[in-house]
Amino acid sequence: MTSPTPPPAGPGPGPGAGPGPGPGPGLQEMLCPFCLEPVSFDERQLFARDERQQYAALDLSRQTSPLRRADTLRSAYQRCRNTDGVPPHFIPVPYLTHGSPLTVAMVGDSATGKTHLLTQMIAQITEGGLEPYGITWQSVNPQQHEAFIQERVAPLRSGRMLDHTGSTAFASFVEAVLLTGPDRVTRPVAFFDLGGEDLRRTDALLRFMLGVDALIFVVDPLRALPLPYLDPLRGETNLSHTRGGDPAFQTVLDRLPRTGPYHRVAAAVVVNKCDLLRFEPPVDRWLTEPPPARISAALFREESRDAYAFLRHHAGPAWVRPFDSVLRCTLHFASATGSHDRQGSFVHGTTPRRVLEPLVSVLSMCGVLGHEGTDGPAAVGM
Ligand SMILES: Nc1nc2c(ncn2[C@@H]2O[C@H](COP(=O)(O)OP(=O)(O)OP(=O)(O)O)[C@@H](O)[C@H]2O)c(=O)[nH]1
Ligand SMILES: [Mg+2]
Ligand SMILES: [Zn+2]
Repeated sequence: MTSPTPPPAGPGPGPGAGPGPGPGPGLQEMLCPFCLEPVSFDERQLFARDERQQYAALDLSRQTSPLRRADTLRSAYQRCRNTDGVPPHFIPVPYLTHGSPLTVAMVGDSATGKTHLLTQMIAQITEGGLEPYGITWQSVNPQQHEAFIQERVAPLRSGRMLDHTGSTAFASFVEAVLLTGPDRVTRPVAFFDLGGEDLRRTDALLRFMLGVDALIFVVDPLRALPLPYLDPLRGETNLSHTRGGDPAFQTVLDRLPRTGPYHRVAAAVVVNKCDLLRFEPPVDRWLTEPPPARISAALFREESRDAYAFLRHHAGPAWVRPFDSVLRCTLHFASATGSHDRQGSFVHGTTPRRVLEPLVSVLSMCGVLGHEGTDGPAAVGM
């Protein structure tokens, strides 16, 4: 999320540390991740969630111990002051007190696999998948994180298919983590995962997209690729092939602010469900490629070139539109689950393949992985 004013030196407690004694003076103003109005930490607007998940006002005036105060703030929320045409909404306090936040949104029509892909990405972060690149993580809100693990990661890992994402009246992020990079700067990273039908809406629901920092466009081979061996599965899932591209890609691209010929957002296009294409070159090669030991812009370029050529050849120009209209964009092959579900379950569990690479790419573009140039993170997507 771009800050409307230059951020002062990190107000957070510092890299990899706990929440510290709590926010101090000089806190930066940022944009509310939901309504995009300016917001900064305000001790008079604090709330906590009770056992019934209801928000109750929180008064810290009698908490004199800095450690207790920090622990309370760790799981507290702040109510956004903006009520103009939006329902009351609450921002986790650590999101407001740990430096310049970043928001990432999944984009794609219904059933392209956004929710499975995002769930596997977050699961891999929490399993230390970003540590080889010098990134450590902490939850933004411990209860919200635990709920995410219990409600999404655990069922998926035990082989249960996740539900379709229902329609909402107000977009809010599904999970957020604090990432501390190799330069020891901590940033909150929040993930939005709307349902495909909502992503095609043109009303106020998608207004948060104006402030989004990174987009992950999810291509479903069942919709994009006319390969005949996918026809039986198309029949089973009621999906059909189209050369016209994903309508959600276009709605979102149309909605983004643009100052020149290209959008300035960081973007990755993921050819998802690649388990369905695993015998198809060059998908076979990339799907079995182990995660790189270090960030290499050249390797991302190589995969992007292959994925662009593959999509352009089989699917046509409409499916590569995000790459053509976003300045920094990489393309990827991935499989969120490793196999197709049978009546809502993955009988052998799930085997995610290359799900973290698109995220590593957009985090590199947003400066989270350091500023090394030439073949390093600063050159990814250039
Ligand atoms: N073969 C295969 N199927 C997948 C993969 N990822 C998701 N799916 C299937 O795709 C279907 C839709 O997945 P979701 O993650 O719910 O899709 P979504 O884009 O979030 O859909 P909405 O929430 O409706 O917008 C489910 O049946 C999943 O089992 C994958 O990597 N491979
Ligand atoms: Mg979904
Ligand atoms: Zn707000």
